Amino acid sequence: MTSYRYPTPPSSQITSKEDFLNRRSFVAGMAGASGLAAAPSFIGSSAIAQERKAQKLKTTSSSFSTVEKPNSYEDVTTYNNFYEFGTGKSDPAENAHTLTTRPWTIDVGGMVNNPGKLDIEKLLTKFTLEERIYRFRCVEAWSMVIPWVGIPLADVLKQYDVQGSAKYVAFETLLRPEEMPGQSSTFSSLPWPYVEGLRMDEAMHPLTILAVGLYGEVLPNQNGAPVRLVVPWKYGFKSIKSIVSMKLTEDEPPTSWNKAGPREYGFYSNVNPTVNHPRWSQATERRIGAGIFAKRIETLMFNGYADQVASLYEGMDLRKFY
Ligand SMILES: Nc1nc2c(c(=O)[nH]1)N[C@H]1C(S)=C(S)[C@@H](COP(=O)(O)O)O[C@H]1N2
Ligand SMILES: [Mo]
Repeated sequence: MTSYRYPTPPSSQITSKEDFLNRRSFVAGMAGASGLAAAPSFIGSSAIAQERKAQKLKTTSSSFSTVEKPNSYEDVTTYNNFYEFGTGKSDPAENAHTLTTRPWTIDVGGMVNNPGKLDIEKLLTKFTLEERIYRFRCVEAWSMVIPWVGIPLADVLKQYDVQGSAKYVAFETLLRPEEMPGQSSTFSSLPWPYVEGLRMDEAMHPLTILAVGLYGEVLPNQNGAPVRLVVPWKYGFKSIKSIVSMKLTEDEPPTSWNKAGPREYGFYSNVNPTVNHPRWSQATERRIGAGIFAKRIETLMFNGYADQVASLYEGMDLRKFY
């Protein structure tokens, strides 16, 4: 029997980031005092500084950006979910450096007239890269504001001439256990490879982007390098990382969290404060970086993007299609 590890309710993780940061400066201090280097498995602030020297991207601004203050680069790159590198929030920042992100192509196939391989270099140079500052709401009831660099998914799919009868897009993450330790962990946390899906109108919506960067630079590995999906009105787990395949399909594609816990995670996964997770409330959220004494924020329908996306779900019972 496979045993899956579910995300834990918010109360159990309130101090995890603070602990992580304290542990970091503690270890850095120790290294300085003893003259030894910090343990190699451990990402110190020098590693973050290195990331900051990453390739700069030329971006244009977007009218879709929120005016809320973005989280710090450190928040966005050290508090992550990327189970291929461990189930803890600091695991991706510590472990994802093992991932090779070049060469990298996405297979685009299924119900398209013009299937092909999309090279990451083409994605970075042949498309307009927009800065999109989006709210990001995780199912575990925390949130951030993230300045992504992305390309509307619709612009990319257009190149492949999607057939009229296609109804969904199925996405797949890289399967490479040699570089992704979580994929060979004895405690199987999720079925691999990680998969996700969108209905066609969701995929073609102008808010849906393929993100190739954040804070004006190429994506750090822990955030899903070199290319990941971002769907700002859905829980974070819909935003699949390190994508290697996009397939147009007639049938609703499987999704990893739904396979792991069908009672807890549906296909749609729209942010909806009136539909609680079976084990915790979705009414409020904790903004990362706001401090442990900050007031929780009320979660907004569709994560605040209702004006743009509510019409996609008209006539659907969102308690049934959660
Ligand atoms: N391949 C893959 N994609 C993934 C995940 C994952 O474990 N593997 N976690 C998801 C979850 S649960 C969340 S909240 C977001 C987190 O994105 P971030 O770390 O960039 O904030 O990535 C999503 N995409
Ligand atoms: Mo998540």
